[in-house]
This record gives sequence, C-alpha cells and structure tokens, in this order.
Amino acid sequence: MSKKIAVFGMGYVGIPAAALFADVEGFTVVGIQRRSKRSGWKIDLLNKGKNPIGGDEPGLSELIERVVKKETFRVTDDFTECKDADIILIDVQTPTDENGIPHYESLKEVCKQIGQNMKKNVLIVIESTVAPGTTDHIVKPILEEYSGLQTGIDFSLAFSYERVMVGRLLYNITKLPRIVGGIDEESTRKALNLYRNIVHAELHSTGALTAEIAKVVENTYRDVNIAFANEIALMCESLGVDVFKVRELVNTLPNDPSNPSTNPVRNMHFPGAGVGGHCLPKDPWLLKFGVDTYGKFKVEPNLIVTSRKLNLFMPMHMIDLLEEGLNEAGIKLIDAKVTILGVAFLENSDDTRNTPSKPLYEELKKKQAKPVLHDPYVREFEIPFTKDFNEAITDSDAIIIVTKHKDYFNLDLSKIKNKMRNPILIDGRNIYDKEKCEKLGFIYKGVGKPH
Ligand code: SAJ
Repeated sequence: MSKKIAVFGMGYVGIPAAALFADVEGFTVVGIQRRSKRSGWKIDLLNKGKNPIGGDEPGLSELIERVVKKETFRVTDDFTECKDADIILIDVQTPTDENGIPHYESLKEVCKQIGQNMKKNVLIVIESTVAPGTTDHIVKPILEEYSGLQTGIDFSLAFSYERVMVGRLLYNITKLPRIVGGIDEESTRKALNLYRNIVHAELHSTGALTAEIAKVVENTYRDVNIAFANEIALMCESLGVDVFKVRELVNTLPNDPSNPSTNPVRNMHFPGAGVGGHCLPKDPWLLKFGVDTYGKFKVEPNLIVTSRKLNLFMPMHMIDLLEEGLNEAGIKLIDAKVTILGVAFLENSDDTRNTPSKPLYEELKKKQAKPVLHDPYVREFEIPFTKDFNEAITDSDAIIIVTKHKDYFNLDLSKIKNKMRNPILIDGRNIYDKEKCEKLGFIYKGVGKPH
C-alpha cells in the first residue's frame, strides 16, 4: 500500500530528501514550499523535473527528472496537502540573528499548518537543525494545540538531523551514518524504519533531545577546530613558518593502534579566510540558546564563543595581509581596485549563505577601496559581482582568494600579472606557493604563511 510523504521546505535538505524517498517503491512524495520571492520559483522548476540547486551536485538532476517523470514527486504551495500524509518531514530554515538568537517564524508557521491538517498516527520528523529542547518545548506544543491530538498517543514525533554538504547532498544522506531521536520509543522505531529506505549506512537511535544536542555539537566541534587552526596560523605568521607544513606534521601523529577509541587521531583542520555556510556560523549559538533557555543551570561557553569570534575575524585578517602587501608596493588602500575571488562560502558551489566574502567586501568599502567580487558558480547575490574573470582582474591592485573553487587552481599567473595594475596576491585558501608567486613577480601574502 503506497505511503504519502509531505516534505515542508524545498531547500538544500528538503529537495534531496524528498527526491530520494520518491525513488523508493511504495512512496509518493509532495514537496510543500511557500511561494515566496526567495524560493517560490523552485515550485514550477521542480514540477518540470528540473533541479533548482546550482553548482556540482552529482546525481541530483537525474534523480529529480526520474521521480517527476514517474509521478512519485511533485511540489505545491498548498500546505493542506499534508492532511492525508502518513509521514511529514520538516526541512525549513532555522536562522539565528546577529545576537545568536534563533528565529523560528517558519518553523512555528509550518507546525501550525501541520497541526491544522495532520491525520492521526502520522509520523512527523524534524530534519532542520534546532536549538536543543526545541522539539519538546516548541514543536510538540504547537502540533498538539492545533491538532487537538497527543504526541506519542495519536501521532509520533522525532528529530533526525541531516549531514548534508553542498556538492555531495545525495552522498551525505545515503552513505553517512544517521542519528534518529524520537520523542518516545515508538516514534524512534517508526523513524528508524523510515530512514532504512534511503540510508545505506548505520542508523543510531537515541532520544530527541540527545539528537538535537549531537547535531549542534557536531558543527560546533568543527567550528572550534577550525578556530584552533586559524589561531595557530596567526602564530605561525608571527614566527615566520608555513602553518600548512606544521599541520601536515601534527597530523602524522598516529592513532594508538593498540587502543584507537581512547586515542582519537590528530586532525588539525585548515586555517583560512573565514567560515561560512548555514551551519557552522549558526549552530554554536543554537547550542548556547538551548542551554540558556532549557538548561537547569547557566554555563558560559567561553571556548565556543571565543572560537566563533576568531573565525568571524579571519576575513578582517585578509585585509591586514592586503594592507601589508599594498604598503610593500607603496600603494594606498583608498581607491585601490581589490579583486575578491569567490562569493560562495564553499568550493564549487553556488551557496552564499554567511559567506566570508560579504564582511570582507563591506569592510573594504568602508576603507574606501574599490572591491570587486567574482564567482563562476553563484547566480544571485545581494552585492553586485561578476562572472567575467578578465573584467575582475584587469587593472586590479590586488587579488584576494576567499573560496577554494577549482576554477582558481591553475590560473595563468604571468598572464594575470600583465593585466593587473599591481601584482599582489592574498591567498586565503593555501592554493598557491609563495616562492613560485614571488618568482613570477607577485607580492604574495597567505593565511598562515611567513610574511
Ligand atoms: N572551513 C575551514 N577550514 C576547514 C573546514 C572548513 O575554514 O578545515 C570553512 C569552509 O571554507 C566553509 C566553512 O568552514 O567556509 C564550512 O565548511 P564545511 O566544510 O563545514 O561545510 P558545511 O558547513 O556545508 O558542512 C557542515 C558539515 N559539518 C561537519 O562536518 C561537522 C556537514 O557535515 C553538515 O551537514 C553541515 O555543516 C550542516 O548542514 O550542518
């Protein structure tokens, strides 16, 4: 007997999840997306079997085309379509503001819509990242208030977070272990059964709160590790040593083969021009918000907050390196044409969420420089940018590499040098070799490189 799945939120998480389930025998999937200015256009595109997600996403376009053709996947803005759904996935945005406070307008609105329409015995799964305590204290009460039904008795509720990354959305959903946390054991059991259909890796079951914490800790752990690498990079710059050599040597320390679990491997992360995306800049604040709001006692997350601030500082450090390069060339920053390579926050993607290029661009503007943004993948951005590389670097006084797009790997630096006004290269992603660049006549400065 065919089961109906309704997926709220056609974004980087909702679209691949919906398409994967729609490709499983016995499921029909309806995507529910507000016809908003920002995302409404995706509805018609998806219903034509087209993939609205740009950049390289292996297998996603073919999958969407296939499930739309076999009519197991369609998209609508009519949220009452969830009234006969057996399973409902919540994949809406859960942003935080500049003070790290989560804004759950979309989440609350969708929970109200689901509550007003859901049927008994439905399984509801939150996949969006939320502050610990949100499933129990925000989602559950709204669903019960608007449905008049009781969680765990009339319907099931679980939290099971995504581990998607742009550039490998399908791989990360199907091949990475998944954590499933129910509001009760029956909810966990039902959710495990659901994900067995698309996850070809280990499923780990736990409670909803533990799963919520695991998600934000997973990203906070990465953010703190990146901050550590960035701090070491600044120290190496001061000592005049290449941090990437240091990192390489540090990561040679082997795991303790006799007792691997007690001695985790060394995995110093990569320092760089900044930390962007929808997850790492936000999840540490969601973790803090959860403890501040639902915790039994106050905990001041000094390490986590300091790390976040250090990662926010890195785009500004790019300007320090730039000003040093310009000084060496005897050029003022005022009116200097500065080419910023990369608008996306992650390589080979079109995803600009919380990109480090934005604060870098804005600070350069404030300093009366003339920054120009370039990106080969991005389609739209709140700040004007160009896809024309030649236009971006012609008569430029300096190039700053922010995103590790493969397009920036084997640039013909001699040719570029002849087109620039001043050959200055600021490398925020360790793409180029300092000595080679200097031999070509560039002033080269890099994060974590000797000055
Ligand atoms: N970055 C560094 N140094 C590093 C790694 C990353 O500066 O060593 C920067 C990147 O350039 C980028 C930012 O950090 O600007 C985030 O990069 P990312 O590779 O973490 O990409 P995300 O944010 O798309 O993916 C993360 C992943 N989380 C973890 O690995 C713990 C992914 O698994 C999650 O699914 C995703 O967040 C999410 O959606 O939560």
